[in-house]
Amino acid sequence: MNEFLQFDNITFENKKHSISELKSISLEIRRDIIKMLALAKSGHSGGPLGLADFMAALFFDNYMKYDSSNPNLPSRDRFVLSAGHLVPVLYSILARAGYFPIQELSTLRKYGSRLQGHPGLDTELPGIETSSGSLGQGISIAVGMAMSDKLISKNSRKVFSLTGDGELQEGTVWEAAMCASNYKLNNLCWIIDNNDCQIDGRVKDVMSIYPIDEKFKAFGFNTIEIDGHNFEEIRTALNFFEENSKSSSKPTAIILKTFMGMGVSFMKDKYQWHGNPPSIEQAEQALKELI
Ligand SMILES: Cc1ncc(C[n+]2csc(CCOP(=O)(O)OP(=O)(O)O)c2C)c(N)n1
Repeated sequence: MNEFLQFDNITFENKKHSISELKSISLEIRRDIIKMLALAKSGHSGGPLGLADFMAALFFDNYMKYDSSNPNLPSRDRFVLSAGHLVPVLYSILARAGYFPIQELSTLRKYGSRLQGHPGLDTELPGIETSSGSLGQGISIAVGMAMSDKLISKNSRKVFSLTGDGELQEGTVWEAAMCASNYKLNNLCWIIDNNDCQIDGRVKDVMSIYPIDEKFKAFGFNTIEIDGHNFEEIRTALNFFEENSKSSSKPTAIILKTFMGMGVSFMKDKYQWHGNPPSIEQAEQALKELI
């Protein structure tokens, strides 16, 4: 294996970090994504790179309750990646949180690997809460989890779930939204990755889903729109949800304005990187930028 595609063994704690520490963490995650995709020779590069900042804060800045040494801890908060194709960012996060060995990242999409191209319960990878990849399915499951916690178990767990913006074109997404507000699921934090890119074009050109915030407001959500690469704003949004989960009966929607391919100049804001891996040469170039 090329030396520059090897993974170091650093793990991160889930505690309050400084902004510069969070920036280092998200850089590490972006490097993982590039290495994993180059080694796999297939998969989605752009979306995962755009989410590295938000995901770093969600998992490593003390916003979610989890224990990687006890993945099924009953009182844990849950994260459901509804846009299952973005899973390289989640695999990196879970490995760096200590759920499984970091070196396993090199097996992405390989035959027999626990790290398949979409999250699957069948591979029994610790930290994966549900199978997803059929767009609209994960968020519907997440709403079900939040309903169960709120209405049946009556516990204080929170459910975080992330959808893409192209994913909002799925009808089932809006059934899930209706359900979340009907059942007053203030324990649900719905994150929308608004990079305005989807598989074959700009979201606004393929099938506009705008205005996203007004749609979610109309469906009965507390909403906040932020720069998904600004850690101060990410903290404001996660605190907004935390506060709402105590003082409001509505679910929360966080709309992240992001760039597909963020961090790598030749990938940034290009929908052509939705579902392509970098070549070895492109990976080497990308890794030179991610320092
Ligand atoms: C029900 C369903 N239809 C189609 C697909 C194929 N597909 C995978 S990702 C994608 C585009 C999603 O766009 P977006 O949510 O904006 O993700 P991004 O391009 O930002 O990664 C499509 C059409 C799918 N996974 N599930």
